[in-house]
Amino acid sequence: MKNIKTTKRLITSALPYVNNIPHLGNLIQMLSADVFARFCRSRGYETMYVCGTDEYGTATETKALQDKKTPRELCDYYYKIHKEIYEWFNIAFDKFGRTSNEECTEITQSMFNDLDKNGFIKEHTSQQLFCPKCQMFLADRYVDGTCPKCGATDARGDQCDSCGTLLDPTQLLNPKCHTCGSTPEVRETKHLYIDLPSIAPKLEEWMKNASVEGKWAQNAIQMTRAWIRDGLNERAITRDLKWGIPVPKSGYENKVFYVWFNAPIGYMSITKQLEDELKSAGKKSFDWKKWWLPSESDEKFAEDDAKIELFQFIGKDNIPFHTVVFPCSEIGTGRDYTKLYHMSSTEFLNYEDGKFSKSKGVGVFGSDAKESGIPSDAWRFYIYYNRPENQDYQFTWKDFQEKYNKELIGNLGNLVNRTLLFINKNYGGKI
Ligand code: B3M
Ligand code: ZN
Repeated sequence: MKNIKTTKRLITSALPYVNNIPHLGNLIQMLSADVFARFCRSRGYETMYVCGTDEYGTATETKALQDKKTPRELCDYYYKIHKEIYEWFNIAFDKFGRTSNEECTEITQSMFNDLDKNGFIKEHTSQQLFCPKCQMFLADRYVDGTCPKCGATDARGDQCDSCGTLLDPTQLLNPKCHTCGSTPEVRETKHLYIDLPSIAPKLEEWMKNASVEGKWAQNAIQMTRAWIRDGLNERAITRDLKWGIPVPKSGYENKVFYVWFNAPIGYMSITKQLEDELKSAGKKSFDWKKWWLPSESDEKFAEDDAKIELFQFIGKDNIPFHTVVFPCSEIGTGRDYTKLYHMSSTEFLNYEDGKFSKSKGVGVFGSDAKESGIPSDAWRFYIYYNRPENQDYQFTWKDFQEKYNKELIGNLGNLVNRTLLFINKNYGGKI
């Protein structure tokens, strides 16, 4: 008989962007969550493991322009590639969805409306570059120009790669619109901000208990404490882009939500995507709120004391979005959304003697792994065995070869083989 636990486990791994092929660094999160989800299922926990592609934002828009595709075409193209690679790695998601759909729009707008109603949305006017030819305000990466600090002529609106200075687009000398090359002009524009300082006391109270109860990774505890200690600022949640979720407020018709406002909501909306797809296929479905907003769901888990624990697997560069900004969005709605229970945030995986870089094509990409002729189980073993828990880890081909031969084949394989032989010989193959 199966041992049915009353605790339910909701598991997520960071949603990869779709402007490129995933590399091993991305796979760590998915693979870690996969191993944990398999463990939970095998122990009789009711488990839901969701992930999917993070499709909005400047990265997608600029890459689409570059590849002469629409953002939608680009996302469709890369979604398929991502999905196939994760299938090859044998990752057993309950759903691998995407954020550019109705489900995400609906939940994002509803959470925004609640935040607004509760007074946590502020409006501020600022100076921003506007391209008269394209008739649009230019997001950071849509402006090129000369760095005011070092004079490099290829600086972008948000940063100069030559000297590393972080910039505001209005600081660039000789600014040009990235799309059409025209000279933009400075105009006033409005943006919406989430009032994190007002939500901070509730966040702090929640964090104190949650981080201990859910045994967050040390790096997550430290970074979150530092953010709270240094004082939270209001954060802009709207952008001047076309590819994104519309902002349901008058005066914001030409703007969309900032990709990081809706990305974590993607975890919820992908669960709803599963619900909707099962329904439209005439299959047995469920209510997504049962997992994410149980107090408002008509459908309950069978047991009265069902408790939902949310386990999130991410890289350390995404910590504050998951432990500060997103929980603040949830708290600010005034509704009882399922909040982070355990944070599993890894350090970085580096490649040979440098960093994995998608833009520079350095590292091992999902497609390389697939074409290497090495079975996916070997990759799974190696990535998991060297998971960068407490410090950065270096991937080298030589180390992979050694660990594969020595640990997987020599130790684990040998142990299993001897055990089976022994059982067959002495116990007729039965224990
Ligand atoms: N797509 C950033 C990244 O891939 C972002 C994660 C979203 S998780 C909600 O590093
Ligand atoms: Zn232009």
